[in-house]
Amino acid sequence: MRKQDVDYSLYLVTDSTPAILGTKDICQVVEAALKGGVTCVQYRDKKSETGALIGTARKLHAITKKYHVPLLINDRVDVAMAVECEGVHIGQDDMTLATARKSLGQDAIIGVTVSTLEELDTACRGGADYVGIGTVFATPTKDDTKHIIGIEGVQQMLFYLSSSRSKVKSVCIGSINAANASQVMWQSMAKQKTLDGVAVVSAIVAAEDPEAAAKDLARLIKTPPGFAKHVKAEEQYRSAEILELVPEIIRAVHEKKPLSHNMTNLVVQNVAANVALNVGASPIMANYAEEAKDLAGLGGALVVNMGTVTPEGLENYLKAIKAYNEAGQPVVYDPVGAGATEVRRSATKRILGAGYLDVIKGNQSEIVSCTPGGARLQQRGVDSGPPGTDYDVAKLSGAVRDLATLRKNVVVITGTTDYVSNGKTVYAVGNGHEYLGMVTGTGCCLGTTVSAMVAAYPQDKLAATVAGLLHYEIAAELAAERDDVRGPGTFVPAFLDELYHIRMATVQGDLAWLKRAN
Ligand code: 3NM
Ligand code: MG
Repeated sequence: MRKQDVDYSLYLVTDSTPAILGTKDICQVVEAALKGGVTCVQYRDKKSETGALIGTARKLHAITKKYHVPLLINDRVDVAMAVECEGVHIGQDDMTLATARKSLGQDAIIGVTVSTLEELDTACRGGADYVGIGTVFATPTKDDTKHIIGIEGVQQMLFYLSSSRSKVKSVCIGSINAANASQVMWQSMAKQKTLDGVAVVSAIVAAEDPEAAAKDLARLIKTPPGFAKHVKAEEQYRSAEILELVPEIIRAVHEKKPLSHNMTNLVVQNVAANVALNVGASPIMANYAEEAKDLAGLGGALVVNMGTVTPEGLENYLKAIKAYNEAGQPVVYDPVGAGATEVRRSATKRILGAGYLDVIKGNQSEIVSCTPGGARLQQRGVDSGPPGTDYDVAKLSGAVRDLATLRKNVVVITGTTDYVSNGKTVYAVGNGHEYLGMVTGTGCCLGTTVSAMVAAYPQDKLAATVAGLLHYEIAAELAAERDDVRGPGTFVPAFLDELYHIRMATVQGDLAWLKRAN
């Protein structure tokens, strides 16, 4: 077997502790896992004496050879040499890569654990064959994990491997299992660069039936997750093409009357429900996540608005996002005040790590807080940007595009001009009225509007989001210009009227309102 040809897609790391292995026999577990489809095996045993290690490694090697799968030994170059297996895996606290290479030679496979970009860089330059990126999610299996890096951390590593045109292979590790394998593989992709596989311990070793568990995982890592089915990150648009789709999208909402499931803050419940009704959706304000599975089955979209986040609320958001992801239904995330407090920063991080968010919508500082580098920015209230920042147009459109590229979704920055991107095209919308900023909840209700659009028109979420923005902001202009509107107070009911009128006009083929799009 040439080491360039090794398949890392389902990488099994063994564990001999009773808590994970139970009373099973390690060799039987490995053989069952190989039958199920494991493509690479690492023998990891931190406790046994050298003699026992060599004895077990020999037996394992006889088994892996039957399946033409490489056997690597964790840490112990001496054991690998004694049994003449295919290589080793070394951690950051183990023997150096250079020393291992010197002992084992060029043909041996040497993998290195990395959890930071510096470690990755060192491993690549040092001639590692593959890297084990971790720890993705907190795991009880390894008691000395240093960094929990999440899917975004994995993605940053893949960005690095992609930009440096590295040939080093990669797997990720840390609580990967059947529930998240497909999501991790798919969502960590950066610039077309994907992980070569996932590494698991307990998902196979602790399973009652390791063969079935391996079989399941082998299938899942090759299957895109349900929520990926409508993602078209590669789409490139001209403005005119999106505008042509707007009436069709508004009509789709009118005809399908999609559910808009809002997990939103205390301030906007009522007005958000009214906005949903008037753009043609069917609102439900349901903050209890146990309902999410049933609601996700009704074909609508979820809005997670963290305007009044609480510990219990956060757990509900995470569960609901999972339910919608599993059902393949869209999620709109509104990171209200994301940079304002430590609680919100950490809630944002957990929500971003919880699953796929089809649309992220926020003001400048909220969106910046969702970017990997933006977490430390201090934001003042929920309605203001961080002090001393002067975002220019290039920066804003760059920020939406970068975040959308990273997350393979649609990102909206609202402001005097709104910027919307799917990672390729950045679309600017200049509509709206200052009254929208003078009453509470209007930003949040835009999230509700967008949820209706993406639920009714999931095949093109960029166009659906733009349609939502135009419907919403042109309604605000029309309302503000009415003779009976004298300020923010009279504006709100007029705004609901105009949302309704735009929908009905569009359904009847009257598109005069859309001429205001700019
Ligand atoms: N290395 P499970 S995490 C062996 O982050 C190991 O480097 C890790 O076990 C790292 O799949 C880990 O049961 C244990 O969560 C992974
Ligand atoms: Mg180690």
